[in-house]
Amino acid sequence: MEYLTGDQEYFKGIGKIRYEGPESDNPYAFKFYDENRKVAGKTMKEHFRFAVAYWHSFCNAGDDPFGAGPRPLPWEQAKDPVERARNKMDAAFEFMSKLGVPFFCFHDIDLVEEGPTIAQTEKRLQTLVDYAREKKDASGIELLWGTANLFNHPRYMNGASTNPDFGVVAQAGAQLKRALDATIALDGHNYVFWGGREGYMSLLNTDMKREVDHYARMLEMARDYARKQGFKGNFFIEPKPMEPTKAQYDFDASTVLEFLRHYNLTDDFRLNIEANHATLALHTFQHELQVAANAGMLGSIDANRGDPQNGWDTDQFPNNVYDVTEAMLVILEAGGFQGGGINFDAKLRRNSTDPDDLFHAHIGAMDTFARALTAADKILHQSEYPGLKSKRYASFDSGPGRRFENRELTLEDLRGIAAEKGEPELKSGKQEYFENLVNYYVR
Ligand code: XUL
Ligand code: CO
Repeated sequence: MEYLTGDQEYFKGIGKIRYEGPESDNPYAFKFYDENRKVAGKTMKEHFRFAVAYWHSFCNAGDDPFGAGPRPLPWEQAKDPVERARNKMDAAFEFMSKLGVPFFCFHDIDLVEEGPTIAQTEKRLQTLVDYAREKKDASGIELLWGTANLFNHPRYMNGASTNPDFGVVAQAGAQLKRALDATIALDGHNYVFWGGREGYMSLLNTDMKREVDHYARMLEMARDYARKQGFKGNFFIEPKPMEPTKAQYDFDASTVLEFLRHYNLTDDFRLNIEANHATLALHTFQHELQVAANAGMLGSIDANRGDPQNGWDTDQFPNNVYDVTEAMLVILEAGGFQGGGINFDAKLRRNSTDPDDLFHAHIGAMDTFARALTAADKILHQSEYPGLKSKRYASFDSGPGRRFENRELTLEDLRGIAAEKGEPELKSGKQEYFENLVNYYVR
């Protein structure tokens, strides 16, 4: 099968996207992403596990606070919500199979909008899950992760699991159960929690301790329910410091690690690191990945980029090979993702309104990662980089430095060694040299 369409073809005139190599000038071809090419022992397809984000790609007309979205979504024309949702799914699987990505990700309400009662909503979602199952089996495209959208509905204006009203917490639980059921029914590899409105706008009206306890309890309940249903995948928490709340409880990777350790959730939960969330927390993407990797908790990534001029969560498609190479260095050294992959949590600009724009965005982003992977692999395996880095720490490899690492020295010992050895020679950090080294391989 070349690709999958429903009754109607939505991306007419665009066929299967193939690898044509760096010399190609075909905008509908990969120049660097060759899914079968092996790098550092794995194919590119296995390294990346690329996923398309259902919400940005198929549910988003480009609305912003200043006006309605201008992008036509031809699959949104039918009156009946279930028919509309089926058409959207046809469009999604047509796009994903033409692009050749192995995975997708969704929120429950991306698949189909809620009905008037919980029972009706469950029935609707079940219908779409059955339809997705058919499409998944026909295309081979799998679910990287599912999640619940616990931030859109007005009932969640004061939070979902952290809402001060138990009635809302119960609604959140029902929705969470629904999203878990859908994920499990579609053999989802993982399940994601992103905090959304789990945070506060003002501490004056907020009992932070109680809210964070409630949040942890909801995660335990979700874990216990999913495991009871036989779910074997990982749960991921996706840190973000703010937006939509002023302060979110999952501020950054370090905050989430402390939370998971405090509530004994480290066996089941890993981190899903998003580039633009890192920069919103005034970190780099590389920093957040390194924090997760150091803890052995790097689960997955949401790939995108922010805009340095405003710092907001603009969710743009990644196109900076240098930045992505820095990220790939950490990912390769960590041995890849624990269960996850690379989800393009990225959206077209509001004024990108042609059907082919979605292709250009994804093709460019996938090629960016492919270039970054080959560069990072060379930096780690063919360049002087690993040696230069470890050389900076060579004084800990033997003698008193080694004994320090082995916890054999006391503070008094340090005083004695310092007095005996005298002032150490200055040793350059060589930052520019390191930066040039990366640039040399990014080509
Ligand atoms: C929001 C965000 C979400 C999560 C899933 O900033 O990143 O799309 O990835 O809820
Ligand atoms: Co995200």
